[in-house]
Amino acid sequence: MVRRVQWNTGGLAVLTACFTALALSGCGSGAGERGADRPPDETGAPAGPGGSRPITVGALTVHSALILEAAAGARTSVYAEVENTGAPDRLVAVRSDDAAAGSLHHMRDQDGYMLMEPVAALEVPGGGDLTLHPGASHGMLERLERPLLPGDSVRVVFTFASGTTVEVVAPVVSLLDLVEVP
Ligand SMILES: [Cu+2]
Repeated sequence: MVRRVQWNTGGLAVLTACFTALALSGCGSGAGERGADRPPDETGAPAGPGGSRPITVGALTVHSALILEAAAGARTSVYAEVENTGAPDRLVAVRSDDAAAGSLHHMRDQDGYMLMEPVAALEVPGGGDLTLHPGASHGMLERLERPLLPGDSVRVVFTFASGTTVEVVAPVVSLLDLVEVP
């Protein structure tokens, strides 16, 4: 059985916002071409849409990271859970060797439309968590070096203002895998 991702703030409103944002901004891009030039997966990451296993560095744990499938040269979204048992911190960068650049986005409601905007940092409350998920704040990988297809995995480094960096191996999932199945 394929285990579907369950976003605890899920539901139609979030998905509608996500798709609206995708349509408005091109954020996330289309699916890549499948087949011949697909590189072998050498990372040993767990396959499927369950997200990355927890990696803890100091007070910070990153888990359940997912990457949305995308074509080479396009950009795509990074979702994850960040838990912080220590002092307040900020996520300041998301990057990968598989992308030329990374950035952080949040969502802003403008006249009923959810728009994506780049932000310099996302707050991680002390003793709290930061959720990067569809329709809300998320990371972006820009100008992908290769097509990312469901079942692939991607090494992603999360960098925090405190200087902590956390590297996870995140599975690539299709848009449908992000949909909560009732
Ligand atoms: Cu975005």
